[in-house]
This record gives sequence, C-alpha cells and structure tokens, in this order.
Amino acid sequence: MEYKRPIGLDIDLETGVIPGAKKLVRRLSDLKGYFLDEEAYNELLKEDPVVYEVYAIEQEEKEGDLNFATTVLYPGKVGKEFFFTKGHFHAKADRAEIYYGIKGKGGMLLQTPEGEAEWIPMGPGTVVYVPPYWAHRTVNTGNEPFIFLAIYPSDAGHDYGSIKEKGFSKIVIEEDGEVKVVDNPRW
Ligand code: M6P
Ligand code: ZN
Repeated sequence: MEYKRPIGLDIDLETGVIPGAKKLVRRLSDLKGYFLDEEAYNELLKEDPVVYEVYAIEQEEKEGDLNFATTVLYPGKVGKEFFFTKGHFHAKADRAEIYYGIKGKGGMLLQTPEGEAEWIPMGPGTVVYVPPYWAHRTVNTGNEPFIFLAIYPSDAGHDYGSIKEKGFSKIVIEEDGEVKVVDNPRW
C-alpha cells in the first residue's frame, strides 16, 4: 500500500494565510442576490470589495479523508447587514464540520433544512461543531478581518442552492450601534 505523506504547516495567525494552500477570492460581485438591501449592494458594487478569501488544503473527494481551510472574512456591511460567507449545506448532507476562531469577531449562523436557525458568536479560540445536515454561514460583526479555520470531510462537498435562493431564516444586522440577529423579512 502506498501511504500519503503527513502534512504539518504553520498558519499565519495575523493574516490567516496557509502556505502552499489554494486561494479562493470572493468579491461582492460573487454575492449577487445574497444581501437584502439591493440599493446599498449596487452602490458598493462600484468598488466591488473583496468580501472573503479562503486558503484551502484539499484532498481527493474520498470517504475518510479531511480537508482544512482558513477563511479571512473582511469587515463591512451592505446596508445594515454585515459581510458574510455564502453559506452552504454539504452536498453529502450528513457530513459534519469543525470551525476554530483565530482572529477578529463574528459568529456562525446555522440552519436545519426546515429553516430552524441558530447563532453562535465566535472569537479567537471559539470552537464550533457543525452537526450533520446543518447549513452554515459565518458573519463578521467586528471592524477587523474575522479569521477562522475549518476542518471538514474531503467528500462533504458544497450545496449552495437553497441558501442562494432563500438565504437563512435569520439575518445579522447593525442597528442602533448593536449587533442584532433578527428574522429575515424575505424568508
Ligand atoms: C470554510 C469552509 C469551506 C468554505 C468556506 C467559505 O472555510 O466551510 O468549505 O468553502 O468556509 O464558505 P462558503 O463556501 O459558504 O462561501
Ligand atoms: Zn461546510
């Protein structure tokens, strides 16, 4: 049997960069239709800021193996809504995931297929267990990059479909200088 080689890497805890990782950049234009306030979206689109970057070390899509990735989610808002990642179910819906907060402030919105949502605040050192079948999206509620590590089965895959269409049943906004998790009026 030919064995894969172990990997040991140092994540840059200031920037979130994983050396040698595959880098993915998501700009505001990649998130068309995701934010509630279309006027604010179109205004900010003139700058088309980077919303987040992902640095991933991925294996072949085989049962039993693991991928890991850091995400650098930049601070910002579209109208009242804080910047977030697209959010997804896993294509193999029963696959779980672990997140670990490295830097900055934010949280995770999780949701069952029936639309029951939960909000878990995150900071450096927070570990979040994403159970099988829960969609998950991270949100930056601070004013510096929110950086975290994710570890997930390499055959989990991403299912963006229903979240892209309907979003989450809750949204995370700033109102009267406070972070609020409220019902999504479009849900
Ligand atoms: C984490 C992991 C990745 C995911 C990334 C961005 O790093 O969960 O699998 O791709 O966040 O999230 P999304 O794919 O929802 O944009
Ligand atoms: Zn995932």
